[in-house]
Amino acid sequence: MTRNYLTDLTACIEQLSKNGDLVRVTSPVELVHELAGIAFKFEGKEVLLCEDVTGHETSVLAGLYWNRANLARLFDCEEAQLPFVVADAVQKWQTNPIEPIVVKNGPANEVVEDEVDLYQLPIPTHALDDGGPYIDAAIVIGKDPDSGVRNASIYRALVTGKDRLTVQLDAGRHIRDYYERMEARGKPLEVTINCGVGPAIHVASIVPASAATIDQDELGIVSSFTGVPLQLIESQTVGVEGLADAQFILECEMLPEIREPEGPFAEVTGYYASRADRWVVRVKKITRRQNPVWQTILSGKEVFNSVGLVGEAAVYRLVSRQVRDVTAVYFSHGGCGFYHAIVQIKKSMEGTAKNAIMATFAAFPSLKMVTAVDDDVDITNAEDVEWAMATRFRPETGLIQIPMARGHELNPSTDAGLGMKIGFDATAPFPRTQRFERVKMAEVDLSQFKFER
Ligand SMILES: Cc1cc2nc3c(=O)[nH]c(=O)nc-3n(C[C@H](O)[C@H](O)[C@H](O)COP(=O)(O)O)c2cc1C
Ligand SMILES: [Mn+2]
Repeated sequence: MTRNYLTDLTACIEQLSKNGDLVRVTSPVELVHELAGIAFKFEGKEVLLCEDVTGHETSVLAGLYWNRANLARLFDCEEAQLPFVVADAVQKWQTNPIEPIVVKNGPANEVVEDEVDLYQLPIPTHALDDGGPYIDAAIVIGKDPDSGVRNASIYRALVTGKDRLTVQLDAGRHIRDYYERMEARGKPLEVTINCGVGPAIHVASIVPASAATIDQDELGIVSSFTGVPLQLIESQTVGVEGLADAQFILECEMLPEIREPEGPFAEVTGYYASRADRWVVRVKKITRRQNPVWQTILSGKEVFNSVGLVGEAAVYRLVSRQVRDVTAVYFSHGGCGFYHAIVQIKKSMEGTAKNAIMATFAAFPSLKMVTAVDDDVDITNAEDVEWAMATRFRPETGLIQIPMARGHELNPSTDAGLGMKIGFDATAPFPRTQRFERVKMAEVDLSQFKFER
């Protein structure tokens, strides 16, 4: 079942084109604001490949994740099945892992740049008030300083010099944990920043810490999708491997004791993350493919979908084990794919919706809201969820409030992450009475009827 377009972005672009899901932008496009402006008009539609970026030879891809139908065609499943496909992959990895293998060479080191100069890379500046060009879709790989276990995740990185970046590491991130242990020894943490990857690698890297704990190398999840070991390549200047299939690899070290300004950045919240002193990365070496593509992710639907899909998959897997009535989970776009989980339940007894709400909060600490609905509600449809709220939710018994709990520091309705979490039980009482039976119409086949307009 090797589908290399799940790991290799070049192959993925070919596959998107075959599927009819790619639009090539052939006019010249400016990297500063214009590229993101064009991408914004295509948000939720086809994936965009900007082939003529002013001042650069390399094309820039945007929008790989903003449409779940496109993604479902890549993963060869129905759109509604995507979170279950991801959940199954995580499960398979936990029970039957295939470890990555390390080789000497791969596409990602076909070319070794003589000089490190990040300004030679086509890194876009997205929103009007962003602090500069951001690497926003790259996979950061590091190793636990004590156990040696590898970690992969995504962090935004502002370009501040030819060989310098500042990054944002949220509290609780595994790389931050590694970094803090190295910093305490007065030493840098070595990492590789791997730019331009296929969707299986992206998905594996953002499986939350509740499902991919600090003692596990989440890169193994990639092999649940492909059936073959993921290939890594040795770096030349650091002791951490890079992804053989990446478009570019930056070999780097995160410097101890130093903090430099980072931000503003158009974040998943729909607001700008503030400018403040954050972690500094020095780039020691850049390797790349012969004909690379740069990948960028537009904040908005693209991030809602990618973090949302992986978040809901992980939550579904964890919560459905504890509360068997749970049938599906959706991280809504109105909730930024991060702050509001809709949990669907087929009630077998009274009270399980509340248990599901509590388990969901525990499974994904960034959540601020959880809404539980019955299985006759389409959890991906905000109107349908509102209908359940309007007709089934009882504030006097259905509301769960958890004050002063830890959430996500980027959410402006919290005090740096501290705030109230709120759960809504919008399920009908069990057993279901006639009063809560949803109206049903006959299933008809319209092709059997004639219509005139
Ligand atoms: C496009 C994108 C950008 C992200 N940017 C950041 C970021 O700047 N800082 C951060 O801490 N997490 C960011 N994340 C979330 C982490 O990558 C994600 O939670 C990951 O699972 C953390 O890995 P860990 O559990 O190994 O620490 C981003 C996720 C995506 C999809
Ligand atoms: Mn991790």
